[in-house]
Amino acid sequence: MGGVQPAESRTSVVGRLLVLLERAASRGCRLVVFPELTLTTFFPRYWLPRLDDADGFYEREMPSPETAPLFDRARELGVGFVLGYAEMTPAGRRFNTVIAVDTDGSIAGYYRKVHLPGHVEERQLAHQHLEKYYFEVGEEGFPVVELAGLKVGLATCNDRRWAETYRVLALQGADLVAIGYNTPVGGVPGMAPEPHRMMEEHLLSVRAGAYQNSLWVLAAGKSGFEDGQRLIGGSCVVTPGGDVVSVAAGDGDELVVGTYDPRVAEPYRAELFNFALHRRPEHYGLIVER
Ligand code: CDT
Repeated sequence: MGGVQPAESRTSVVGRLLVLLERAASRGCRLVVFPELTLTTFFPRYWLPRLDDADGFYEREMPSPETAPLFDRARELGVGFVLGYAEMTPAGRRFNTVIAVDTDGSIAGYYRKVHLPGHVEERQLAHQHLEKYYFEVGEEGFPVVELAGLKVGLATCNDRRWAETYRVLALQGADLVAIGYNTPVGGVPGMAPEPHRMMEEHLLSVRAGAYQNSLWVLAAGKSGFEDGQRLIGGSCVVTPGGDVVSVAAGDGDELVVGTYDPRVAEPYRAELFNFALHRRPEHYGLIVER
């Protein structure tokens, strides 16, 4: 997706998503992945001293009156989808959330982001990354849901850089992992400033995660400019061999299509990455110690 400007309404964004959904259906797609925090600009770049001033960026219900047309049309077309948004629970808790909707319109599951990057306090930077301020860490872990007859693992953005994300999903039998993201270019604490390095690190992460776990990865990011901040784009489809078979060409709204084929994973799962045969969890204890 191209950028979403701060003044853009939910209705306008959903209109753009509907165009992409129609295009996907006309290409025979059964599953569409939209980015992280799809419905608004990537607001964690802003410091708002009163958290309540950010309330307008959060969704209190899903579907909502503004997002219902997307749910309705997806059901009519028989297309499942994964959509990231900022969630405000009835108790006032804030999460960076993903909803998974199956081809019949039923809600297959949710995911609340685990790896929240950035910082909690204001910093004197042109662009900040305040996810730790705007969201709580998800408590339910990484789910695998059934979408379009496939086992789909849910994760979002920064999760894609962590080996544990993919392994936990693969151990639950995921066939593919859907990952929406917003990766800002330049001046973000802890990130390489050069766009080519950021793209390299993004692709390295999703390719390694796919290969080491015999999974397909569908990575869908925002691209172009949002309120003066550039996002890297680079949405792609990655095979269990780690090959990028389809990648976004531009900076705007764009459909990136791949054909899921279960045979690609089979040789890896049968031999090299046959977990039952070769994993040695007795030596991995350190990974889950603090
Ligand atoms: N949204 C998100 O998680 N973005 C991070 C970049 C910021 S790290 C300070 C990412 O890993 O792409």
